[in-house]
Amino acid sequence: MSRKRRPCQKVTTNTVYGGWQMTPAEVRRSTAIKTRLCFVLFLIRYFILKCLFLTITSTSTELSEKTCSIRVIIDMPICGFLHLLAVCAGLAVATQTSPRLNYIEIFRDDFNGGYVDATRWNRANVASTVNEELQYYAPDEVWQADGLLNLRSQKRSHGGRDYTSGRIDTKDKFNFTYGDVEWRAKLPTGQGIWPALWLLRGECPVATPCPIQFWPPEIDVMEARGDKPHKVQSTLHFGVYPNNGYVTNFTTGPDYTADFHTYKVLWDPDQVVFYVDGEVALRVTDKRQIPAAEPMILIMNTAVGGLYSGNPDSTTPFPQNFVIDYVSVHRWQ
Ligand SMILES: [Ca+2]
Repeated sequence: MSRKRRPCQKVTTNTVYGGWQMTPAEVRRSTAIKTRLCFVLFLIRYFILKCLFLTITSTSTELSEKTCSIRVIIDMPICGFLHLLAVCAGLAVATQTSPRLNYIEIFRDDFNGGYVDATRWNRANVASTVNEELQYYAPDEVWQADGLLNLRSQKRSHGGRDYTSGRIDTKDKFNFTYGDVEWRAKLPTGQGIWPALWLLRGECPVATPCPIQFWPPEIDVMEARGDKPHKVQSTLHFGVYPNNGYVTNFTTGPDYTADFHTYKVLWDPDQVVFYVDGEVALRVTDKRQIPAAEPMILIMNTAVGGLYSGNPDSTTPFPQNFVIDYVSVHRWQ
């Protein structure tokens, strides 16, 4: 849903403009801009009203236009400053107290309890046939404990493959069109380890090539190479095959395999914005690249080997765990 912005509109850390949610940093910038805008508008309004008043009174007092200007300058610091304080104080209060505007959490899993919620998630049971990956996705590599979802990767012979790993998705159980998705997760590490948090059209099959009529779009909220623990990648695949393309950005930061971090995307008709730990990692505003209003599903997985990260070697520590604390989806309702 697209909404027009209004000058001096109330803002909060949860306020949504143009259909997407603002981060605290963006709210602070927006508030500063709006405060300056209000100040300028106030000065203009004050000057016009003051001159109108003096112009009227000048018919009896025969004040010249020059005198009017001088009086405005003299009077403004006195009553004008008080007026400005009142306006900006009201703006500041409104900034802190405005309620959330119908931006609804439509999906959330904190991964509490002893079992993966089968009403929401599918645990893949298939060998990957994309990207020259080496793993078999085994359901027993996906489990919950202590409020965390674990996707484990092992060197284990199973289903004709030398490695097993975990993948879950919401195919046929949950999808959404426009909104935001946020994960909090700690990444696995090691050569040939490829964790990902991403979105695909619901029609795409599990772990096999998606038919070209359904791909792109693909929104890779986070993917990373286990041998580069200080980098995460944000990517939007767009277009219609064979005229498809992608925009991407690498974020360099702390060791993302050492602790939990947040990965988020906002998707609406006007833009797609990726965040890492609340900071913008990639913003796409070209309407030709923004996914159309198609239902998208959530996917979490760890690939082992393949075209993105290369194959594991003797340095790769096994087993590896991709640990997810929560996933949350919001959308205008
Ligand atoms: Ca949790």
